[in-house]
Amino acid sequence: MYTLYGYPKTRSVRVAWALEELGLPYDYQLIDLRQGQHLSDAFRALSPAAKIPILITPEGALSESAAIVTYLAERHGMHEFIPEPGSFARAKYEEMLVFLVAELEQPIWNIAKHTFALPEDKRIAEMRDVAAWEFTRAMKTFSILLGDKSFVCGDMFTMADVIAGHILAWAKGSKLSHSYDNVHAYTEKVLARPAYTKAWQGEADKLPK
Ligand SMILES: N[C@@H](CCC(=O)N[C@@H](CS)C(=O)NCC(=O)O)C(=O)O
Repeated sequence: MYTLYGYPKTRSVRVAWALEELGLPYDYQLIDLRQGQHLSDAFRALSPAAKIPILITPEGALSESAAIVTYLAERHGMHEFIPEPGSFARAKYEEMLVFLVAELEQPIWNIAKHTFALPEDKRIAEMRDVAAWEFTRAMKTFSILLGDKSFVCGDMFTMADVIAGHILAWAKGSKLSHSYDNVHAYTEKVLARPAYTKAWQGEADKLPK
């Protein structure tokens, strides 16, 4: 059985969402970021960057949410949640995944970093305007890439939609708006998936009462 190390309202929901989509049972270990549990030696042994999510697999620990959901789909959801390696469809999946984490996510992450995530003396208030501008630019590209497709890779829901869905939910939570109707409709559709609700609800339920 897999073990997911995570914390609610973080990128670990991506991995929980992927596990739920695939119908895989998993153990969930809460790493309380507020209490600095991610900085412990025990956790650093699994995650040298001291970051979540971490997935413990039969072969070892895996980090980076986009890599983890891709691994899970390859092992348990080939042709259903991910195109075949070596195919052009798979290349488009990789293209989308890299665009999502390198271009669409970064401005949102930068806003978070320069609002609360970085140590106070490393935050630059002006970065937030720059990041909002970058987000607008990346969102325009995303809207063009999505076009009138049902999902980011076409008719099939893939793990790239898990990453995209989480980024779009994060953008909404960060009050970053846009006016692309296709993106609004897509966001509503992917975030309505029962596996997403199970994932974030499951993480929230793990918080001490
Ligand atoms: N690129 C990594 C980012 C991981 C990451 O930054 N995780 C955050 C939570 S969303 C974290 O653990 N932050 C703790 C810290 O930076 O101290 C991924 O997608 O998995």
